[in-house]
Amino acid sequence: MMGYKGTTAFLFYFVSFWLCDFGVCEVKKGWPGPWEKYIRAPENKRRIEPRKIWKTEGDVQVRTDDGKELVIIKEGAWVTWEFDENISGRACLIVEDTPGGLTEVNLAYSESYLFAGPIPDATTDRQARDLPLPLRIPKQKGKVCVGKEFVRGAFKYFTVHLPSSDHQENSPQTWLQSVWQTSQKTLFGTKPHKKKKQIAISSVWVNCTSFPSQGNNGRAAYTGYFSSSSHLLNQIWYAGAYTLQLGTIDPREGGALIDYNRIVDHNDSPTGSWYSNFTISGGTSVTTDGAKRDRMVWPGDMFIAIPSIAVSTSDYLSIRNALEIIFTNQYPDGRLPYAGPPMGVTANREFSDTYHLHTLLGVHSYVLWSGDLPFLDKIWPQYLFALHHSLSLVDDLSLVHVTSTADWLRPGMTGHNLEASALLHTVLSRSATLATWLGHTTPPIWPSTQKTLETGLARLYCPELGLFSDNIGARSCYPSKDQGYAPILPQDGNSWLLISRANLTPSGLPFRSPKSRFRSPTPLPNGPPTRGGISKLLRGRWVKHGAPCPEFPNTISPFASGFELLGHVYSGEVDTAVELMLLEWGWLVNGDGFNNGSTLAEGYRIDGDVQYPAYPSRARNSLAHGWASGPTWVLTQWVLGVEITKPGGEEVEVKVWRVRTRGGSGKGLVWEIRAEGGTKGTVMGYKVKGEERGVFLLREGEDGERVERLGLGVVRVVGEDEESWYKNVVVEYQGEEWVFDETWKEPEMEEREQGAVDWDVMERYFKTPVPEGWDISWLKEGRDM
Ligand SMILES: *[C@@H]1O[C@H](CO)[C@@H](O)[C@H](O)[C@H]1NC(C)=O
Ligand SMILES: *[C@@H]1O[C@H](CO)[C@@H](O)[C@H](O)[C@H]1NC(C)=O
Ligand SMILES: *[C@@H]1O[C@H](CO)[C@@H](O)[C@H](O)[C@H]1NC(C)=O
Ligand SMILES: CC(=O)N[C@H]1CO[C@H](CO)[C@@H](O)[C@@H]1O
Repeated sequence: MMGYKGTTAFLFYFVSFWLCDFGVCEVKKGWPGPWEKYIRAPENKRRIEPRKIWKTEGDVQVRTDDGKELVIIKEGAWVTWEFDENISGRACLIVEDTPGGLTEVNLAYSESYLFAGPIPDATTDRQARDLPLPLRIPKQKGKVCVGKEFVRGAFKYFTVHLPSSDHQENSPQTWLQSVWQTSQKTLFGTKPHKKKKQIAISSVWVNCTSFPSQGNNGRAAYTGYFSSSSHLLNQIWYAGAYTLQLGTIDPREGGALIDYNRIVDHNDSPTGSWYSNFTISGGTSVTTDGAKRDRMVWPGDMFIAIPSIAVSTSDYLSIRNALEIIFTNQYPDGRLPYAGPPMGVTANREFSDTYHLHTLLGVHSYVLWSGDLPFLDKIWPQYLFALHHSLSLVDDLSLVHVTSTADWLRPGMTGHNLEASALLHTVLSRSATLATWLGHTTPPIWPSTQKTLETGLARLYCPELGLFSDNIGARSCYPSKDQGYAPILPQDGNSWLLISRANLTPSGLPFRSPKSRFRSPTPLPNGPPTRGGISKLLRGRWVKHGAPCPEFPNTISPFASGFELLGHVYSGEVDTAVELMLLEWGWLVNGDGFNNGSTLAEGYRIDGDVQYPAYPSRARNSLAHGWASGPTWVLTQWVLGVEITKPGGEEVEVKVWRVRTRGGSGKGLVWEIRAEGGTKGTVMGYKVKGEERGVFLLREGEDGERVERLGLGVVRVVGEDEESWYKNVVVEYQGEEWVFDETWKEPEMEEREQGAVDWDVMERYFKTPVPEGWDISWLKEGRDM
C-alpha cells in the first residue's frame, strides 16, 4: 500500500475503488487501512448485540445465574438496551423463565435517545408515535424472535416492556391480536394471575436484513474508502455510506407507510401499528429513501444516493432494481411515477415534475458509474418518452410550467418554477451524453430548449437581491399588483441553476421579469449574475447549524443542501462545499438527538432540533435517510477530484480542485487514487492555483514494490507504517518536495446565529395534518413527545 504526501497540502485524501462492468466482474471488497475504524456497519449483521442496558424503569433486576447474565423484568417495568450504532432488523430474545403466567411483552424501538423507552418513535404519519409491538412469549424457554414482517428499519434503542395487567384493556398492545393464530387468542382470555408476571431474558440480539446483496459482513462490503486528515470529514463520508447500506433492503421488506399501502393491499391494521412486508420492486435487493421509513423507492433520494453508493459499496444491483421499478410503472402518457410502489400503481397516479427529472438523472448516474449500457439501451425509448413530457412543459414564458405541487415536501412548487427548469436544463445535457454513449445523435430540440430555458431562467434573476426567485408568481421579485412582495430565493433552485451550467446572462437580458417588457434597473445593484456570486450569497445565508432553504421555512435539509454542495463545486468553490459539510453535516453527526454519526437524518429544524418540519411528530424524522449522503459523493468526486467520464470508468478524469495559498506562493494538494479494472496502479496528480502542475501515472511492479513512473514527477517511498500511511511517500516535482502538512487544521467556523423558528408558518407547512385533538404545544416547548 502506498500513500503520498504533499507539502502544504492542508488535507490529504486517499481513496480507492474498483470499477467493473455491471454484472461481470467481482468488485474487490475491503482494503485494510486506518480508515476502517470509521466504518459504522456491523461485522456480523446476523447477530448484532446491544452494547449495554441504557435505562430501566420499575422492577428490573440484572443478576448472574450459573454464569449466565439474566435480565429480569417484572410487571409494569421496562428495560431499554442501547446498540453501538443505528441498526436494523428483527429482534430476538432468549427467554429463560416466565413466572406469573406471562404470555407477551411489548417491544419499542427508537433511532434517537430522545424517543427511547416503552413508546416507539414513528414510522407512519397518522399518530405522533407508533404503537408498541406485542411479542408473544411461548411457555417453553428458549429463543423467541419477532415475526418476519416486523423488521424495524432503523433503531439504536430497543425496549422490552411488561405493561401492568390493570392497563391491559386500554393498552395498544393488542393491535395484532387479529393477525395471530387462534391458539393465542385463548391466552388473552385467561384470568389475571395473582403472582406478578415477569420475564427473565439471557440474551438479546438483532438479526439485520439490510444490504442483502452485500453479504453478512457489512464492514467488508466496502469497495471504496476515504481517508483524510480531517476526522470529521472521514466520519461524514462513512456515515453517508452506512446510511445507504441500512436503506438498502430486501424488496419484500418494504413499504413502511402501511396507511398508504392500504390502497393496494387493503390491510386493516390499526392506526399506529407498523410492519414492513410490502413488495416495492423486483429483484433481491433495492435502494430506498430511508431505513425506518418510507422504505420505498424515491427518485429524488436516488439522485444523491446513486453516486454515493458507487463510491462506497458499488451495490449497482440495488440501484438498477430501484430504477427498473420506476420505469416499469411509467404511465401511458410518458410520465414517471413520483415514487415506487405503493405509489405509481394506484389510481392516484402520483407524480412530481421534479422527481420525474430526478429519475432521468438517476439513469445517467447509474449508467455512468456501472457501465450498464444494455440497461440504457433497453429503457431508452421509455426515457425519451419521459423526457418528451418535460419538454412539452416549456411554454412561451421559456420556463417549465409545473403540473404537480409534489417535490421533496417543500411547499410552493407551482407555476413557472426555477428548480424544475434548471433540472430540465441539466437533464438535457446529460441526455445528450447518454445518446452519445448509445451512438445516437442529439435531437436539435434539446440544445434549442436549453437556450430557451436560459432566457426564461435569466428573467427570474432578482437584481436587487443577487439570487434567482422561485417562480414568476407570488414567490417572484416582481409580483403582480395584487400580490404582496414576498420573493422566495430557493436553495434548491439556485443550486440547480449552478449545477445546470446554464448561461446565466444570455444576451438582451435582464428584463424585470419573464412577463415584463421593462428592463431591470441599470446598473444592476448586484451586477449581472455569476456562479461565484451566487455561491457567495448562498454561503452568506448559513445559520449556526447549516444552510437554510427559504422555500421550506424553518427547515435545514441535507437533501437541498446536497444540491447546494454540488452548486458550490460546479462554481469552482470547493472550499465552500467543504465548509458547509463541516457545518451542516457536522451537526448531523454531533448534534443532540441525532444518532452519533452512525447515519444521517432526513432533515431538521432551523434551530438545530431533531424535528423535521414536514411532520408534526418530532419522532417521525428518519435518522437514516439516503438523500443526506451528498458529501460521500462530493468528497470523492470533487474534493478528492476523481471524475468518471465514460461509462463504467473506462475513462477517469482526475483533477484536484483543492488549492491553498499561503505566503503568496501557490500551495497544493497531493492526492492519490487507485483504480483497478482498466488501469492497475495509481494515478496521482496535483494542481496549484487552478493550473495543473503535474499528473502522475504509476504502475506497481510484479513484486508490488517497484514503481514505474509513467507521467511527471518522482515518487520516493520513505516509510511503511500503515497508521502513518500519509507520510510514507515523498513526491518530488521540479525541484520541490511534497510532504504532508501536519499543521493543517479544519477551517475555523464563523460565529453564526441560530435560526429562529416561525411556529405559525411551521404549522401551515406540515405535510401531514396534525391529527384531531392532538396538542402540539409540547413541540413548541421543545419537550420530547
Ligand atoms: C438470521 O435470520 C436468518 C434468515 O431468517 C437465519 O437464517 C439466521 O439463522 C438468523 N441468525 C440469527 C443469529 O438469528
Ligand atoms: C404483512 O404483515 C401483516 C401483519 O402481520 C399481515 O397482516 C399481512 O398479511 C402481511 N402481508 C404479506 C404480503 O405477507
Ligand atoms: C459515538 O460514536 C463514537 C465513535 O464515533 C463512540 O466511540 C461512542 O461510544 C458513541 N457514543 C454513543 C452514545 O453511541
Ligand atoms: C451494531 C454494530 O455492529 N456496531 C459496530 C459498529 O462499528 C463498530 C466499529 O466502528 C463495531 O465495533 C461495532 O460492533
